[in-house]
Amino acid sequence: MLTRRTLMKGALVAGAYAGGMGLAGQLGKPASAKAATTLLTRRTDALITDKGPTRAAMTYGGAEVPPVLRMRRGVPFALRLENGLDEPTTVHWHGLRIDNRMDGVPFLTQPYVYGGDGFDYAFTPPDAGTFWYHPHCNTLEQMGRGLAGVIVVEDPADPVFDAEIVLNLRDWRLGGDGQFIAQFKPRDAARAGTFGTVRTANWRQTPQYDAPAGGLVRLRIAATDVTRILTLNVDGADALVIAADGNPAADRFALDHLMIGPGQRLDLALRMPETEGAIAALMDLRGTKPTTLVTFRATGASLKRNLQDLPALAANPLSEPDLSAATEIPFILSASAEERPKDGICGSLGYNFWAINKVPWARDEGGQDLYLQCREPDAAGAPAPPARPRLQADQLQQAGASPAFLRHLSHPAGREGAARAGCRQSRRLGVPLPHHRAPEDRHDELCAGGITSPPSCSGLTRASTPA
Ligand SMILES: [Cu+2]
Repeated sequence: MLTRRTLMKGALVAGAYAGGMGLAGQLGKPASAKAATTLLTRRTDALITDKGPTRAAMTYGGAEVPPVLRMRRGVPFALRLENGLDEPTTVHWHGLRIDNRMDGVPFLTQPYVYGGDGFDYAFTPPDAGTFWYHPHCNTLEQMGRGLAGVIVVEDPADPVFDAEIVLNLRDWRLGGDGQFIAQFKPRDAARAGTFGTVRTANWRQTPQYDAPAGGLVRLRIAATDVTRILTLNVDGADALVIAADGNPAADRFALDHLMIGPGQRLDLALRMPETEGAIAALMDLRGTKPTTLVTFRATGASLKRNLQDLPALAANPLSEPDLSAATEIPFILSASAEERPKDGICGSLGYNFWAINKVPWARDEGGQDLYLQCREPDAAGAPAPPARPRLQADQLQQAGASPAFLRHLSHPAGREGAARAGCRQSRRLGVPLPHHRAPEDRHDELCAGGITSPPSCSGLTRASTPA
């Protein structure tokens, strides 16, 4: 809930970061006038289990569950994000092929949207299909607490169904009391991931939806969980796969143990059972025990529809890549021996478990080097990490960063936001992470709560920030 206190704090923050708002406007100037739709991020209580409300979930919009955002292929869409959280966020439009400035990746395509601040997104979706939206900021926490919604891009030529049901499939990390527990365990993260404890569709455990008996239902499924892989089947009805990840299937096929992973979407044409009251079920058959995710109940007299009569979906205007002169680049994924905590901006777990071509993911530190460098060996005598080349303003400019973006990066508010997220991450992990992005005098204040400075960073030198 957006309390009065949050609102007031928001107003103060908005005032303090007025310069930041100006930058946001310059960086992400919408194509059209002010957006008619507003999407508010906020904390909320959510009725996920029978243990009473789960506190401090995060959602978009005024209802409990993030709204399904509807757009039309080829029609301009505009939306103003208002951040009612007490931490930075952004919106990434997963799967939409849109202007890079609108892609929602902080420090890469846009500045943070601070609490109390806003950002105008405007773009024209070129493809029809099922997509989803989520933050790209402190993502494990923000998505883990609920920030993930489904996008439907309609095509006026879409075949007519008797019903459409949108399913946002995700898990929650909740304890026996229905309240949040730690979002991940390093031991699990190094293996198949940290699984949720409560499974939901549209934030409900095994919800049931009514649809006309003998009718054709378009199921738009989005796997928005951060970890779980699903093996989908439908019991008690026939289902055809008509699109995957927002693109129509060239040849539709019957759903049969189809595996989808986090972020993937599946559009199914479901033919409801003939008899009123009959139940069909969407199942996950992965693992040792089948799970019923959603049930569908047939209502009324049969509409006698036939799956074979369903016209094809119109193809999206994707260009075919020409691979005749392609360069081959080996891409070997393996475990990493290096499990030292690493700082990460905006959502890293703080560990390197995996390597690409035998090299642990590097440069995960985001803009850290812009501000501070760790130069001295720690007290125990361990060698200091090799000095990384610090990106200079001119290098960033050469890489295409706008002057407004550079000014933003050098803004104290930017460092504070990053430091705050880093401190929360440290607390969650129970390990100290280097998080010295804030001005030194603010650092202790931000990290009050038991986080000590990282032992390997006894000496910090403030790097000069771009003017
Ligand atoms: Cu995504």
